[in-house]
Amino acid sequence: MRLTFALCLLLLVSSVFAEDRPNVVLIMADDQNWNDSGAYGNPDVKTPNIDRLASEGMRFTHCFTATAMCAPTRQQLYTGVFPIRNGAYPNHSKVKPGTKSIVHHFRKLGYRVGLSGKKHFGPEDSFPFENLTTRGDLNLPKIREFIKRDDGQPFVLVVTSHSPHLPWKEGDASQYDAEKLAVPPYLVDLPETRDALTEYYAEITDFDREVGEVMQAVDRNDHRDDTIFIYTSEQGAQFPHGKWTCYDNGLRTALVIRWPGHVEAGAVSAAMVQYVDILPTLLEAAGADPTSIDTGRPGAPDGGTGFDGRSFLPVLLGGETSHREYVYGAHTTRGIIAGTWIYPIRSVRSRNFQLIWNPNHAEKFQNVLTTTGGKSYYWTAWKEAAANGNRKAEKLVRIYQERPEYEFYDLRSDPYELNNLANDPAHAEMIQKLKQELADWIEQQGDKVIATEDAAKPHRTQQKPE
Ligand SMILES: [Ca+2]
Repeated sequence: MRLTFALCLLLLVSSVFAEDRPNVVLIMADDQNWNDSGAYGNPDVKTPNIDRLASEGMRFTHCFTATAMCAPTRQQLYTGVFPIRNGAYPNHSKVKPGTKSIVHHFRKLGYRVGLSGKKHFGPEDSFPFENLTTRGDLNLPKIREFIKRDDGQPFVLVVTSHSPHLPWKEGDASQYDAEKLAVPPYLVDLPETRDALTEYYAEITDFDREVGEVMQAVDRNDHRDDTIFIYTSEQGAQFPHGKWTCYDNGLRTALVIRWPGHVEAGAVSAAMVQYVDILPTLLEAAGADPTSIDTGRPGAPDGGTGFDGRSFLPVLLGGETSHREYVYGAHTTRGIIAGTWIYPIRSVRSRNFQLIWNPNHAEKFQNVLTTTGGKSYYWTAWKEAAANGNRKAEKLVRIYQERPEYEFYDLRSDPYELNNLANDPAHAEMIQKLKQELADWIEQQGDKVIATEDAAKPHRTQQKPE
């Protein structure tokens, strides 16, 4: 009798405890512009599943990664620590030994933690996910099995697609009529650009199908209500002013979070949040105190070993409407394909303004996008148009490759950052304020800027090309 009572009590306690520990499913695109979905206002691209998720959860309009490249973006998301402090700041890089991740922190809370899809992290000790990947691809049967597995344990599942990363070959580009597309202002309206957009949008629509498949696996296995379901777009696409830059279009990312009964359906938040804030938020949602967690790295904002990020759970639950006053960016060009040898970029953004610092601005900025005959074939067409008197093409090609030391943009009037106001005396005070904010962040991160860029090589997992 006493044993039965004890057992009942145990079951009751564990069920209450399980209720307190939601599952987490995070699905991430690869190089999708933050606003290239229906939910984020793109008038052409078809994303019915992302749109439905946004109608069921909270859509963040001001979420940012600190780096517009795959490996640093993912590792800051998984560690809650900015790239230079965690060590994974060049592309194809790994964190410093001993750095802990989402896997360690959630396992400590009793979770199983799996990943299916693109990895781009290292060393394995820092990211010991249960591997649901086959040859680097999403494995939907394994994803379904992981979600279905009934072992009384809550779970974290990270699903990382390869779409819409170049080459743009997934999906059906013929569903988009190139001539009818709206070409955004940061692109040159040429037939080659329109063709590229049809292929890019087809990959986004195919990624959206993957979002739908994973949502369905969660919902059909009765996990809709006990799961925090997240979609994020990673970073800017492989267009100028996107990936490999610190422009808004490079660093800004879509973030939609559904958590029935906790997060208001169809809510929109303009709070400024960064990727490093997401892990502390999820840990707090799971009942942990994120301010007491050891990331394995020294140099936190308070001088300890904690996160760079802070939980925005109060925003998610609807009690708060703001989070950060500033968001930061750091780009390392060294080591990327066809990249300039040394070209660090640092940035800071408030709600209305962005300051970008190019310490080695005398060099020409280049990467695979600017190579002639490369995968970004539209770039060759832009250069030809520039040489033939197309003034917009001339400007966009020039400002992408030839940059001043400082750039300053008023995002209210210039959301695509095409009009540099760094020398406008009307903004001198704000520029000075942002320079100071950026200098403080650089110091906290232990960032030596040019020397840090020069020391990129040992941080890389892939030593070619260089
Ligand atoms: Ca990427």
